[in-house]
This record gives sequence, C-alpha cells and structure tokens, in this order.
Amino acid sequence: MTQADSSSNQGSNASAFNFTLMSISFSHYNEKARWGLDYYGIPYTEYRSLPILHMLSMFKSRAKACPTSGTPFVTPHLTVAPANAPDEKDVKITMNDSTEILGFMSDRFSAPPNKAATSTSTPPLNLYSNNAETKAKILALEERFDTIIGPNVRRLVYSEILCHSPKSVGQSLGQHGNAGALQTWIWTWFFFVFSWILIRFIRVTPESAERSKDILKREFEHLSRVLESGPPGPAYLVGNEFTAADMTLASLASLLVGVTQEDGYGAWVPPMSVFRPEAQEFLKELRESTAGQHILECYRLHRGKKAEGSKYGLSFFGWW
Ligand SMILES: N[C@@H](CCC(=O)N[C@@H](CS)C(=O)NCC(=O)O)C(=O)O
Repeated sequence: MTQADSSSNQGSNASAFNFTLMSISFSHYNEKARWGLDYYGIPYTEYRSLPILHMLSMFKSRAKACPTSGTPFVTPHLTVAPANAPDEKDVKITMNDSTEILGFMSDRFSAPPNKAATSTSTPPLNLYSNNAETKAKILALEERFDTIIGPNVRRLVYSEILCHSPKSVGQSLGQHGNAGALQTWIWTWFFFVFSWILIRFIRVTPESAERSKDILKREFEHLSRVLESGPPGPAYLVGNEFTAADMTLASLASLLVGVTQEDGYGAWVPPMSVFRPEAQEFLKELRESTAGQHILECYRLHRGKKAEGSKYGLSFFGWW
C-alpha cells in the first residue's frame, strides 16, 4: 500500500483487502471512522447496529480486555482481512478506536486531492503531517476532542433525545435505515427499556447535561478564537490545511451544528428543527460561531460521499 496519486484507493492494493466496519450507525465516533474510510476512498462493508443491540452484533468481535473508553463491545470496529484469505484469523488486523483507524488509513493509503486548493500544484492532503512537531499538535487536538467533545456531545444529545423528545426523536433514531429490520422492530417496541438503560449508563441527569452544555460552549468559544487568530490563508486548526484535527472536531461536533445525512453524515440523524425551542437556540448559537461555521465548511469541502464500492451488510438472514 503506497502513497500513490489518486482520489480513490480502489486502484491501489486496498482492493487486496476486505474492510468491514461494525458500527453504531448514528454515533459520532463511528462517523469519524466512516469519514476516514470515505476520505481515503476505501470501499468497505458497514454492519450497522443500534445501541445496546450492538452487543449482540459485536459479540464475536468483542475485545479481550475493556478498552479505555467504552465496553469490550465498543464501536467503531474495523477488520482488515486479505481478500484472498478473508477468514484466516492470523492475518486479520482489527481496530476498535476511531483514532487508530484514521492513523491506519493515513499510514497506508494515498490522500485525496486537496479540494480547498486554489492551485492544481497544491499537494494532496494526508490527515497527519510528516513533520513530527505538526503531527504531535494534530494528535494532541484529536485526543482533546475525543475526550472532551465526544463524551459531552453524547450526553447532551442523549439528554435532549431520550429525556425531552423520546417519542418524536428517540424512537426515530432506530428507523430511517439506521439498522436492519429486526433491530428497528426491537428498538421501536422496547425503546423505553433501552432509553432507561442508556440514561443510567451514560449518567444523563439535568445537572450533567447542563455541565456538558457549559463545557461545549466554552470549547466552541476557545476554538473560534483559535481559528480567528490563525495564520493568513484558509482557516484550519493546524496550519492552513485540513487534518485529522479538523476531521475529528467536525465529526464529533456535527450533531451540535445541525449537520445531517444531506450534508454527508453517514447515517440518519435528527435535524435541528425537531428539538425543543431552547435546545434549538443553543445549537443555533454554536452553529453561528466561527467554530460552528468551520465544521459546516469541513463537511462541505472534505466530507464527500461514501467511498465507491462500499455497501451495507446485514446478518441473520438479512434481518439484522
Ligand atoms: N475512543 C473511542 C470511543 C468510541 C466510543 O465511545 N464508542 C461508542 C459509540 S458512541 C460505543 O460504541 N459505545 C458502546 C460500548 O462501549 O459498548 C473512539 O474514538 O473510537
């Protein structure tokens, strides 16, 4: 696998491998991994699950030890297997962390052309720089977003969906093609049980949701200042180029600024208009900030479509 000049890696030796992504379809960490695969033009098969039901989907692929965040069933989970020996355990590579997945893609595959470039001589954008100091900055930001933005967005969004609009929004998360028919059926009928478990597991309370809101507001203010005070030229978090830091921020915070499937999000997510007026007001404030506009711009310029040749997989006779 080399750094060739192509907008898609289908011609490179990516085709010598089968890529299988096990996901919780609407989750923002899964969106980050999906974006990484799509960005490098890697065709993959995505097996989508809904929260809690993902434990059944992931049972055979569960981690031996509990990862630092999440349970042994944590998603995104990517398997890379040689196309000519897809079932041979010893030669499979597996990853269950979005940062590890982006790093793997960037190390092995050629980056797409720079869509934000004004000149054709601008080189393609790999997600991590070859310069050690710049790479360290990108990784530090990625870690910050993974540990601060990711969990707080999850808590705030679940609080809105599960506590404030369970019937109108919560139940619909399991529909719109976010999983196979059997999962959709179970989610719809047992939604209030799942909701009860998730609220306890993620520790959603009015106080914790309020805390998450404050943290996210401060993060957006800080990031807006960083973007406004960057070097002249295209505004990105590190230098003037789109990197893994921008991709991580954009995917993990997309739900706060109203990004939907039409903007490129790889699953159905509720539009801002279905939330309570007070929640909409907060999201609108974030969307209008410099950081919010940056996220929308990253989607517009860099998200792109699903990598050509990708498909959805269904197990259990096509029902799961
Ligand atoms: N640091 C991990 C976090 C992933 C994560 O929190 N995944 C959630 C989805 S929102 C999950 O699968 N939770 C279910 C579980 O842990 O069983 C990453 O970046 O991939």
